[in-house]
Amino acid sequence: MDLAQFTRQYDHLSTEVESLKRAIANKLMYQVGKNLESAQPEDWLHAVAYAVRDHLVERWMKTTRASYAQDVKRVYYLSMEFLIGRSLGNAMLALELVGPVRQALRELDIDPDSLPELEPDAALGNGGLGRLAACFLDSMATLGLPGFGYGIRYDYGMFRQQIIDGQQVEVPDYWLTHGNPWEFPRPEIQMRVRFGGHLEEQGDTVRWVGTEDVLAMAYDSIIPGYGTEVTNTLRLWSARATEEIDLTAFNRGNYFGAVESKNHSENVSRVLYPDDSTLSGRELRLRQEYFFVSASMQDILRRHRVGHPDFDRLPDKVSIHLNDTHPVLAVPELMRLLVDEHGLAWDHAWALCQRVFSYTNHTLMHEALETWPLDMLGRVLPRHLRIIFDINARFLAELTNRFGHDVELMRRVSLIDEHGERRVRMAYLAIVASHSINGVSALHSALMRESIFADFARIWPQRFNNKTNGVTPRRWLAHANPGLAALIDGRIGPGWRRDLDQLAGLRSLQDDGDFLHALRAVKHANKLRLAHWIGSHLGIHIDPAAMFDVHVKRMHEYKRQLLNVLHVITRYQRILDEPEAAPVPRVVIFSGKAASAYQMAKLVIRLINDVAAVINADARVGNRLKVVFVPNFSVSLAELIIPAADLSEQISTAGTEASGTGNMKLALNGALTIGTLDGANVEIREQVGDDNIFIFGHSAAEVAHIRNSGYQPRQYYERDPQLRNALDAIRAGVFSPGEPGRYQQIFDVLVNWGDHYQLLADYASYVQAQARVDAAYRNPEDWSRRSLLNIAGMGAFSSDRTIDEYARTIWHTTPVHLEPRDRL
Ligand code: 26V
Repeated sequence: MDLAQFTRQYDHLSTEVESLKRAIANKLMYQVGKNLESAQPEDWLHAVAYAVRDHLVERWMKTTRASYAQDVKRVYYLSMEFLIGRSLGNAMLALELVGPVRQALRELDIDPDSLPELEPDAALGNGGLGRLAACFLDSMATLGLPGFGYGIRYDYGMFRQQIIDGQQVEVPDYWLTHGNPWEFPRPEIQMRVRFGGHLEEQGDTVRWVGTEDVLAMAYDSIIPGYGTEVTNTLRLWSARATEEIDLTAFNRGNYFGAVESKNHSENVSRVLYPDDSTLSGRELRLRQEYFFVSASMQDILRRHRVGHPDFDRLPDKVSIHLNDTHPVLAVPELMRLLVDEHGLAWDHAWALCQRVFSYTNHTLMHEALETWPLDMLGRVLPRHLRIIFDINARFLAELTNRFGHDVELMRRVSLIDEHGERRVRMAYLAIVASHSINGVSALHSALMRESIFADFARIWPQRFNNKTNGVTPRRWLAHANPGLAALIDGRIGPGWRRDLDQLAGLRSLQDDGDFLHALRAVKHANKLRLAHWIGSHLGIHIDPAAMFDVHVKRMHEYKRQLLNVLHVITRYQRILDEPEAAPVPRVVIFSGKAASAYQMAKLVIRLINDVAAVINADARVGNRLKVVFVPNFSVSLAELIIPAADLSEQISTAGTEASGTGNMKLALNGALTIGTLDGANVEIREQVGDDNIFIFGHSAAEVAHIRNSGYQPRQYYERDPQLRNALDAIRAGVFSPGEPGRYQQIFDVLVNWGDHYQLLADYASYVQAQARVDAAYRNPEDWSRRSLLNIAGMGAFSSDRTIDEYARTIWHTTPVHLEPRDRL
């Protein structure tokens, strides 16, 4: 049977499944260009993606039409990173097509489980910050807010992590090999972005000339809202050379030279910087930041001008949110566009700016705070450096007016750090230009005001506020954990997907034995699924009856994966010391990437793998303890691991993790948290109650006190035999018998070099908390009850709640209304 016959036989059928089958077959033939015989699995995936996408396009256009017609205020979310993951499952969910598509695929003899697995993740982000941006896009659409994401369409996303001989090896992530059915290239939308050159001054006017230009071409993806027809846009920019080839060079026969400059320009959007721990201060990164910001600002002003004669109402119609400081060049760029290109007076332009911009800080870590050397900024963006100087001069003058001539204060808050190599402090620029500055959890926002931004919080207290992070319940519960979603639906209905507070309704089931039993069954099935995956991909056999103890996030010293390893070693040593004992069997699962240049984080990965190899091969241990490092942590792996977790490790040094969002995803999926009073853990405890979370360790205030009063980690080492045994085993090479000195540095960092993140100070308390965890797990009924109370308490951590707060108190935006005639 050929495809035409095949398609025809469904012509008369009109059910949803039948029409999907027909659409998929059509897409396979006319869009992918394959027939049934020659189609590869990727071709089917694309055919399905196109068929599903079609359902979104109409809604998308209606939303765009309605937003123009209503002249709504738009929110532009500027972010260097959007960690979207896969799109198919999420789109099907939004369209309520999961069941019908699966059925259609089955009837087409395609395995509905294996197909979605073929979709590469859009891994255009490092970790928390980028994934938060993706959750926010989902929530903006779901709440009907006219929100646009703006970012970079990297050719290469976050590197793929391989583990070879226990060590991380980075492999480039070219995610576009098979094309991306979710994006719409917009070759008609190209913005010229200028770099370099110099300034020419004529009287009061400054001209920026002699630049080297790059074009930014738009690619749009659809962001579906859930349970609404509102559908938003993520617009990512890709660099294009202004000239295809250098004709002079070409004509001289220098063919390679002719395309060289094209390559150079297009490198701007080539690759995501995979380091979220330190600022390497590389010029290419600065160019990336300006590239996407300039294109976005031009696009925003162009759109505004469609319906408005001038910029006077810009702040009524436009909010621009800065996701960390990475897009903060949007500030001098908007000033440049308004003053240089559109002829506004400086003061007028600046007043508009301050009403338009808002800024979120995501880290207190000093080494991650962005500053750019003046000479680099002056070379790459001379006009912007001049504008930053002008902003600074006016700001310092205003300060003098208010507080008198306080030289020390001026030195502290100046946008220019004059120590050593002079640098621009990007966070300060964001603060000076924004009407709102927020942190991402209550604790983080308080610390932000008290520490890094203390002076500014005194100058402009009303600008500072908190917006505790959240996660989208669509991807992180409905999509990732369909078993749990169905169980919840059966008791409280499906409304929690758009109103996560409804989960509180589950609390009344805490003594319902049948429900708790069903909850355990769902968890068990998810653990089985993960155990199968680990067995077939990593060759490690784990027992789904064991407690799954999960520590998944970027590898970073402050997140203290190493503290977890110390506990694992202690458990191992206890098993060897007491061969007859029957501890609660555990599988300790780690996953996470280390920045390529972060040597210590990579060493910890290696240690985990070495420890895993020794413990897993030790017949004396049996099923009582297994350790697994899952390579290449990603959004899609998170969707597999998180629903299978019993225990969630959130053990950062108090005062270091701004919020955490994995903590929310894990609790939402019924894991109990063992954690410090850090980031959003504090608020999770408030929601689930002290009895349903295992808190340990020093508080942020205590951590600061210990640090300031001469912390002596060696004393902990010497006084605690359990701790000493674990550290000695690492140092002696128990886990690296072929190279006993391999982990000397880890020992030194902890014992001899100050243990900056205070692992040793928290170790005893951590091990005690783990004992409480074991005791609780021995009572399955009670554990499930606590698990239920975690799920029930997660309403507050929906990103819908977060976005609603941003919309009401920062952006002052309201939902777009789809009039009946705009409806489907
Ligand atoms: C930082 C840097 C610093 C230098 C240049 C490259 C680069 C790229 C990314 C980052 C991001 C670090 C900030 C970050 O991801 N923070 C995380 O944000 C989450 C969402 O708010 C929050 O839950 C995490 O606690 C926080 O670590």
